[in-house]
Amino acid sequence: MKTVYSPLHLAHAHAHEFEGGQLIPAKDVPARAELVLNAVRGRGLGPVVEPLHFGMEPILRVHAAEFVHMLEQAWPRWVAKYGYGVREAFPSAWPARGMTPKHIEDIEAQLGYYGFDTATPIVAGTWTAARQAADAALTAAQFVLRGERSAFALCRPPGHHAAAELYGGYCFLNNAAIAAQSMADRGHRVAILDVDMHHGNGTQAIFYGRADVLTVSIHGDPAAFYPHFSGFADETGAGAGEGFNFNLPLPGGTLWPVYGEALAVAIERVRAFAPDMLVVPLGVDTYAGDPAGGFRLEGSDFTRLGAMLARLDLPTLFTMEGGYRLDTLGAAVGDVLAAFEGA
Ligand code: 6XA
Ligand code: ZN
Repeated sequence: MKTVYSPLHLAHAHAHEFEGGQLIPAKDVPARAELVLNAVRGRGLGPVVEPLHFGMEPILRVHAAEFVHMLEQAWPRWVAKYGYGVREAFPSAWPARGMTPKHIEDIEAQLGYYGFDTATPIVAGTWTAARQAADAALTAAQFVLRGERSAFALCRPPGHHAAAELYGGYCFLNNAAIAAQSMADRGHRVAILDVDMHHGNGTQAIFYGRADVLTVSIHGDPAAFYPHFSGFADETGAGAGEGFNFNLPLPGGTLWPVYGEALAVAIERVRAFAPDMLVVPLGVDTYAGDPAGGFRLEGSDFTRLGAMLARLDLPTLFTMEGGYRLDTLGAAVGDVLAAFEGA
């Protein structure tokens, strides 16, 4: 399995996120991708290659042009407003119920309009990093499109919370959705099976009205977990997409027996869709003790996960999503991918 990785992710480095009423140390730290890279290399999973450049077109198949333009310009505009000493751009006001956003030219208005949380600061290198993460996903998709059984896009920043014109949850561009769309654009029938601990609200939203891309997600019940407002079981798709979104919310503290059952159900739904390609947004923040998680998977559970995914017997693209326990992150990702390869 080839891994697509670019050191340009290092440009997206910020000290903080805002949670619990205070600035706290950032959880999406650059070391995450380096730990995963080391694990991939250590296991001899396969070659590590740099992303190719696909330009804006495949990104604009998924994201609104004004949104992409905003991301590209946000940092210089923030600096122009707040001065050169400032380090991180956060929104501070959001268009809530009853408001009608009209003028969204001011950078403060733009961050509130396009951003949905206080966990996702924009810094000087954010756009550079977000673009290479999308290119990594597209490069890995190209390997699969050209006949390889699997590929791993080591994306950072991650993507599954980003919608057509929304960023948040450490995500700016939806790497998995951009890759899935590139497969669909080449005539493939694509299923997305998101195994991150958090609901991939962006991926769901992007494909919600469509029957040609199936979206399935196993995650912490949004009644208790981030992103709080998306990921409930009654969200099943709309219009032509009715029946083509499937959420499996699970309670906090979930252990393998329950997780494995949900995974089997999710896999059955994917099988019933009869796709010819699979995209797996892979988060290992399901690990016990993950600082952003709430499940209690561990050790060999990730081997089981990889082996079960392999049994679908589909050309498969993995995109890196969450996972913040730095002592277990590399091994957990390595276990999933090695088990997938070995099975
Ligand atoms: C913000 C939590 C963001 C979770 C990001 C994540 N308080 N998503 O891992 O999959
Ligand atoms: Zn997550």
